[in-house]
Amino acid sequence: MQKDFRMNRRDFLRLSGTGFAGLVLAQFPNIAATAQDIEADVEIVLTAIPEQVQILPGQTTSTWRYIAEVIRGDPNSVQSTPNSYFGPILRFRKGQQVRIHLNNQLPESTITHWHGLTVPETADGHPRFAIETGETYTYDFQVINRAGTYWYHPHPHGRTGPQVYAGLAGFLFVSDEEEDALGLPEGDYEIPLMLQDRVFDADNQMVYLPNGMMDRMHGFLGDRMMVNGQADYALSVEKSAYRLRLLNGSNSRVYKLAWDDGTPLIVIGTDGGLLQSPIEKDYIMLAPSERLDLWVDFSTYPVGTSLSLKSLTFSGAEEGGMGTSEFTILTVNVDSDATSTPATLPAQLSTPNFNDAPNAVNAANPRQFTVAMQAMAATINGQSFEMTDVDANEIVQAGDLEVWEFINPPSSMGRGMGRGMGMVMPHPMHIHNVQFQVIDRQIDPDFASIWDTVREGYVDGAGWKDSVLLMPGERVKVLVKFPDYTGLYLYHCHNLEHEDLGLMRNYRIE
Ligand SMILES: [Cu+2]
Repeated sequence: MQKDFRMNRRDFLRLSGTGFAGLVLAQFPNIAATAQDIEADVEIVLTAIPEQVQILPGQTTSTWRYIAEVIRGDPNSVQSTPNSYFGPILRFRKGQQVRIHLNNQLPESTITHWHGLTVPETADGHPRFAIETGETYTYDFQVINRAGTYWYHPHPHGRTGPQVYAGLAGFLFVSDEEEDALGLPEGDYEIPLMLQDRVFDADNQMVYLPNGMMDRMHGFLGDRMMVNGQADYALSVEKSAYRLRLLNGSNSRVYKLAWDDGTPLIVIGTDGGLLQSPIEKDYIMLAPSERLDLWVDFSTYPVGTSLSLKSLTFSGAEEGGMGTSEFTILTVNVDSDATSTPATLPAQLSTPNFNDAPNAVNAANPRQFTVAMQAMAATINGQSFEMTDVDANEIVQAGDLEVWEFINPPSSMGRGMGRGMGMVMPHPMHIHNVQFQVIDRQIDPDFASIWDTVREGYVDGAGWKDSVLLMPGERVKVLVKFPDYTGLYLYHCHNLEHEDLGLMRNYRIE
């Protein structure tokens, strides 16, 4: 049971060593100096550091963690998460000017990306900005995104998979007035849930890529479900309404989420914030880096009820062993009557502002990006990631509305090779610096039976997304409006092993 993540300053200092952030400031006097230049509403020291954490009974586990301290502004901007490798929750308001000093205390270089946020080029965490051990990188940006469930994680080239796996990931919640007005469940009734899978050895240590190169090709899959950095996660709830804010923080695992008693899932939000109105789904596909805001009314269950959130079986990723079995993600125990009046589900959640596809500058001729996994090469349109490389097809104009089409071809091994000979696998595609709308999906006829096991689980068209699941044989069109920030940004597969193998490219906003 881990319901309340709040921790006061004294607890923080006790857990992190006496006055840790103070030590950081003493070590890096330039932090204090730059703080005078631009007025930040919130200023945070975020440190990535190795730490021993009690995760399983017995021996502690070596992890890499983010820890944070607010050095200016609202102290509630950081909610720490004791007894977990799960990073602190950052809470920002739309419109706030934020300054974050990333301090690298890891034994290798790193950089942090604010996933889903629209920020200036130098604040996006591109791998070319990676810093060495002992160095600090300062991010300055205004929070211009609407309220939503965003997150942060490392993004150094070739090492994102192992660093996230070691524990470096956390939520970043943005709130705004539109969301405030809805009276959604908050405090103890708002539950962040980060889903990850892990493998532990006999000494309670996390094992990455136990099957070597095959794991790099298919993506890492664990045999132990972790929620918020804890195993066998159980949530104690009242007979009340709850807002569950889910993030798939797994390296490569795709979940097919459903309640075990068949109750429909009520979706109120996706990657980029609240939907126009709630929708019901029997099951939902949640691919790596996707988020999901769920409304759950536990008042309909008698006290003493235990139910579970499951991942169901699906097709399309069997080569790596994904989707082949059903398992429990977390258990919910309805333990008591409501202690306050439950929130009510609003019929309308946000203002409609959707789908202007006919007005896209390339509506008749979308940019196409074909994804391929070959032995030792992961490519988009035949090219792997190079640090600053941008193709002619990867340059866009600030403010333009465009259609991008991602293609996971019937055979990703190359022309003429049939199904079963290529590497048939899902690719969750993510574009930095934007929120888009999924406007169309097509499936190759040979893959229709695979598709039938997942297609009803897409939350498309109803909300804003920055990541989209691309199943084998599938083509997905997204509608993107590029922001006014110019510069070099990334788009890539968020299967972190694929990303580290180079299934990533730059695009440039001019
Ligand atoms: Cu991929």
